Amino acid sequence: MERKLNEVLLIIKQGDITKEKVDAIVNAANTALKMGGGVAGAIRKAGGEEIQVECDNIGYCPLGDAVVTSGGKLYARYVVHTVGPRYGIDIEPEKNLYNAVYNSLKKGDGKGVSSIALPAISTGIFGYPLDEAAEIILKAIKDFCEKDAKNIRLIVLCLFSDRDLNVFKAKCKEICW
Ligand code: AR6
Repeated sequence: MERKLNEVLLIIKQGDITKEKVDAIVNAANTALKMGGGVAGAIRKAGGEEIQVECDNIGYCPLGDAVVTSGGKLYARYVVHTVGPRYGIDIEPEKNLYNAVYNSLKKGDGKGVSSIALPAISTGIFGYPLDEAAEIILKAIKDFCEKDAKNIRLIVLCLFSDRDLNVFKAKCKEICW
């Protein structure tokens, strides 16, 4: 599924984000920047231990914010590590999920990338209900494209399962794009 948002093409697809041929990929991180399971584990495995070493040197990322490392052995030049909320634990989950997505795009854009892929932040180990998260994630992408996209011309929303893909597609249609 594709949508044009200002000058940015949004592609919503199913896939493994570590295999995306884009300039940057977004990691679903935690505040300690310790790459555990889920997307983070897949990125660590495919990109190599050097990404975790760079994360350790940075040391910390606040909730809703993002930091950038190299892409290690990945095709992507950069990994943008963004911290989404733990559902039912962290305060202001909606605001923090929105900020995590928005800030990851902004930090990637700040590195001059023209293409970036992101997963469904917070919807795995952090437990955010997919339908609710989809609405917030899409809204943050839309707002970023309208207000702040300077270098980014392609955003790939990369969902791990067909079920997740269908939820995002339906939500995208529901919010009238
Ligand atoms: N490509 C695309 N999406 C994926 C992939 C992949 N290779 N692997 C999983 N997903 P999660 P969170 C989907 O748990 O909820 C880690 O331990 C997955 O199906 O990766 O933000 C970190 O270190 C789900 O839809 O991220 C943090 O501590 C989505 O990616 C914590 O988990 C996000 O799932 C972050 O939890």
